[in-house]
Amino acid sequence: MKARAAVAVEAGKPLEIVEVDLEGPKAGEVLVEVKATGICHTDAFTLSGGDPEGIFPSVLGHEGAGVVVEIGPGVKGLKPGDHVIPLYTPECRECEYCLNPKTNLCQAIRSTQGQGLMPDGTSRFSLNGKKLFHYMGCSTFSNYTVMPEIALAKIRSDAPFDKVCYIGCGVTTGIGAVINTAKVEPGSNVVVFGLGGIGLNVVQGARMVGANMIVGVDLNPARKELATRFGMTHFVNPKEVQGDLVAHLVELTGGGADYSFECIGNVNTMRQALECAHKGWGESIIIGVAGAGQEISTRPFQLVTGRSWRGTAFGGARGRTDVPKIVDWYMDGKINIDDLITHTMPLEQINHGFDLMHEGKSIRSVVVY
Ligand code: NAD
Ligand code: DAO
Ligand code: ZN
Ligand code: ZN
Repeated sequence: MKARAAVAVEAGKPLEIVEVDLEGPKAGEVLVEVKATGICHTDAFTLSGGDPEGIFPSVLGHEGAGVVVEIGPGVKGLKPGDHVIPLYTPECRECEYCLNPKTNLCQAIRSTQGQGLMPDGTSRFSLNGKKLFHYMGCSTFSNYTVMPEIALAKIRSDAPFDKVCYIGCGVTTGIGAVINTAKVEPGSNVVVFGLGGIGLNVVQGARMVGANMIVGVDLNPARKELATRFGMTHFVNPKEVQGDLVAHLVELTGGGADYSFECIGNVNTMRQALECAHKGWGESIIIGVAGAGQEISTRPFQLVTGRSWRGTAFGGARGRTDVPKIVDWYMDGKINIDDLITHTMPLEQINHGFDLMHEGKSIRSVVVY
């Protein structure tokens, strides 16, 4: 069949909106009509060429929502008409990782997904007879995509696609980092580095669990008003701090953060986040994805004296189990997604969505098909 897609032809070039060919679902696969997709910083990172796993030409996008159109042989848990959210972290419920409660990193299709291919080692997308690669197993910058069944969360049918698509990455990553990874306790003092599409969801998660101080750190002063609405209690602009930022944050929090979160992808702010954590027990969670080849550093004494450095992917969430619950939270008014979706646009304007992100003018742009 034909699909309309934004193709990443090569690193550093704008996406090209073209008609592509899409093969139907094979065994264990599902054809999904994508109704909406968010544009995440990680798509921009891959398009920039900074992602070591980036493969071109490809169909990017990993934050979608849509409807099942057709199922391949052996698919048992989904049927045409079901509403779904694609999962870049699948949940097979059978692999060694899925059976270990300490991780959400299902490895069932990891190697082929990393190569931009379906589990059988081939691609469903092509353009003029030439293979196009899948991206993060999702490729939601296409109005139709093919996904493995284990990488689709079935959701309720009354949830609006143009809002709940954000649960496919940003919402779950931010809130999940607080709830699943850090397990922030009520009354904790929290510091959040970066108040963008991820950091604002960390702020929202910290408020949900009853954190005491929620300190937001961002160079963009425009982020203060929105973050305050989401639960931030104190805003720190590093450009306005006299002296050392870490010392300032330690003093502000009365000894350091119980939990800090890095939501930027900058190895310098990762170090600051670790070092502003409380001596003896502070935990720092890395969410941001740093550029290829970059390394983090600190003095080991920071860890010897009780701080922990950790990381999280997709907020530690098990997608098929947790994503439908987060959709319910949204539908029940427990979390706010609407105010974070600052722009919606047709696929033809997707490059403008990337521009808005780079200019710091959007939190989330959503493409509606
Ligand atoms: P974003 O661009 O929306 O937000 C980043 C924020 O950081 C912006 O508000 C910006 O002003 C601020 N900032 C930049 N440099 C700063 C500095 N030096 N000090 C203080 N603030 C600074 O990005 P996003 O969509 O929120 O994504 C954040 C990071 O999370 C990215 O690296 C992305 O790739 C990553 N990510 C990780 C996961 C995961 O599962 N671990 C999932 C999604 C995204
Ligand atoms: O299992 O080895 C693995 C890799 C899992 C990839 C998880 C990616 C999470 C961070 C990337 C940002 C997502 C938008
Ligand atoms: Zn993302
Ligand atoms: Zn698994």
